[in-house]
Amino acid sequence: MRAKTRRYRQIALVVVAAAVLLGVNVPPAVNYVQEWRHERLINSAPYKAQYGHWDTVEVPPDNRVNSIHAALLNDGKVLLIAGSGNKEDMFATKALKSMVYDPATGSSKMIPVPDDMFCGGQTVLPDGRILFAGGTQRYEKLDGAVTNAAGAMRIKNENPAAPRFLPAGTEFTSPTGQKYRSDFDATVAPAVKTGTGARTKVTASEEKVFVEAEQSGPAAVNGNRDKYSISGLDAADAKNLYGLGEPMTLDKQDYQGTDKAYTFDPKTEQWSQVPNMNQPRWYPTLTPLSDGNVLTVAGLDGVGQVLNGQTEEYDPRANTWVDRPNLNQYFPTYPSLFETETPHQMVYTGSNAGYGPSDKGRVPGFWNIDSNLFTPIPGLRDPELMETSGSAFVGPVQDQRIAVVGGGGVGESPISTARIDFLDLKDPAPHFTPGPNLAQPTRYPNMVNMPDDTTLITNGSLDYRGKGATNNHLAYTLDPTTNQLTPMADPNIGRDYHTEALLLPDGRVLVAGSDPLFDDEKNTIPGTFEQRLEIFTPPYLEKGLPRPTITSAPATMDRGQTVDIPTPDAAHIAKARLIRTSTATHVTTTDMRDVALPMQKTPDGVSVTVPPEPTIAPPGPYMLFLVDDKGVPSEAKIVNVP
Ligand SMILES: [Cu+2]
Repeated sequence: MRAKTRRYRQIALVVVAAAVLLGVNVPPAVNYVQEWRHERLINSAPYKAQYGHWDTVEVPPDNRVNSIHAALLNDGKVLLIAGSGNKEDMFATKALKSMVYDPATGSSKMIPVPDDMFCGGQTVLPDGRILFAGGTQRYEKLDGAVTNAAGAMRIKNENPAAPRFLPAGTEFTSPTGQKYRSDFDATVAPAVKTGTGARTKVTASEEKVFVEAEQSGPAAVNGNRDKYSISGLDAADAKNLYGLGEPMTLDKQDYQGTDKAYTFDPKTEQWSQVPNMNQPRWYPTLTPLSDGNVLTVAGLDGVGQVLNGQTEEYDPRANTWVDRPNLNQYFPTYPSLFETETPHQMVYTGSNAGYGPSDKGRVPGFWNIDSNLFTPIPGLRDPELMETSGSAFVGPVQDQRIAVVGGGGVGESPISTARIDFLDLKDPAPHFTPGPNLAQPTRYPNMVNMPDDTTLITNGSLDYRGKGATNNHLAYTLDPTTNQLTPMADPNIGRDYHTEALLLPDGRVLVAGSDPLFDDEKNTIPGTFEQRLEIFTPPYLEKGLPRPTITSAPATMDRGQTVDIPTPDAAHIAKARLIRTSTATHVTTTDMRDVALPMQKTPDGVSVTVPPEPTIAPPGPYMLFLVDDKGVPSEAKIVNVP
């Protein structure tokens, strides 16, 4: 069902009146005339100049993917990642997908995926490669589908001499003789030995693995945290190696994460494996830091439990994962985290998506990733409605203003909010302040920093995963100088869960994905994953105005450096911006930012200065835009800030 906007409704009223006067059968005539009038309206030049225009993009059938993750590459192409794409049959047959789409030519190309990247985390590395970490080891099993009792087994190794490898299928026996087998391989590190002589202390190491009862039915249900013996060990080994079982139940089993990590190189258009993370993660957040590392937090672990604050960083120079054991802040899955202008001072806006109890890790705050100190931020409206909300810096990142948009109750709650709140990080006592409301409560809003400093907010749904056919078909721009929303043209395609939006170097916005639970209002027909893309052309490109051009730009622009940018349009250039090429998944975009460049006119163009602070312009690829005095941006040149 199309949600009707104000404009749409006005047209409908006029058409109904006309049809009544003509004495025709109203409903079919209304539909037909209404659609025709609507099409004519949205394609008219004055309408497009005011509201912009959406174009649906269909790629060839063989190249269609369930877009779960999206990334803008430093060659201007878009990488869409499905993995198994929330389809268990694709997971079973290893039909794992990713696709590169070129918005300049409309061409697309399938890229083989080595592992199930479905619902991992991603970001852009300083050298332009995409880092992808985590994904799906095992699909969820809903309540009715669980036949064999199962749960987490903590394998303990008390032997400091050697690690132990236990292949999938290893048998564990409970004190009452019930037998369970592990689902996956597990390697348990050697125990840790400290002190010497009589003061020697051995601390057992531990590895968690998911086990399932060999026999179906309730007999293997065990609520006790018992010690389990491992089959096939000799007596000495059995003393050192054993299992500590968590409750074995017939309850719903959550998705399980992988510790695998990969990079995608835009030059070769191939995936390469990098070292495994320290933790398996499903629904993690990856946030690029000013020092070039990637902060990695949260997720479901290898047995489907929410990680309890385990934090690590990917260091791209050393190609290693660095454990950060002192950083144990608990977050729900896909938390929205950004580095502030103070190095290593992160801000958690409270936005998140997916999993975690309602009373833990939900409070927004500053998180210092040197000291682990967490300082709550007050004033957020609807603080219990932050799941599936969006968060982003709005306007130039130097202003340090964040908007929190929409969201809903924890889990499958039908409640959602239209709230937009602002957070001014430069305030001496930062707190949220009320902003404008969206036209309706919205989960899964996509947010995109635009070259004219506005933020496009688009799509989403009223109810959880679009239930009740509640995709909203709405778009707005948020102006950070007036704090006002301006309605944009309605997207043709409704999008709820698993949707992404990215600014393109040509100044348009590409939107992908959507994964409704159901396709109908009554929630009876299973949902179809939306594989069409849609591209939004903003009003600034529809006014018929000439576009400023950038004659050339250097491949790299150092922080603090002043660079000459030749352009024939220097007289009309009002501002210069660097917008970082970004990624998106699950309403989580942590790497997007709009950097204002101080600018001066030169005889041949403009000269721009890159801010010196790495927290303002962290290393990585950026789109360099020149924007004229009518708000029309150039096409971007992609430059690298080393
Ligand atoms: Cu997901």
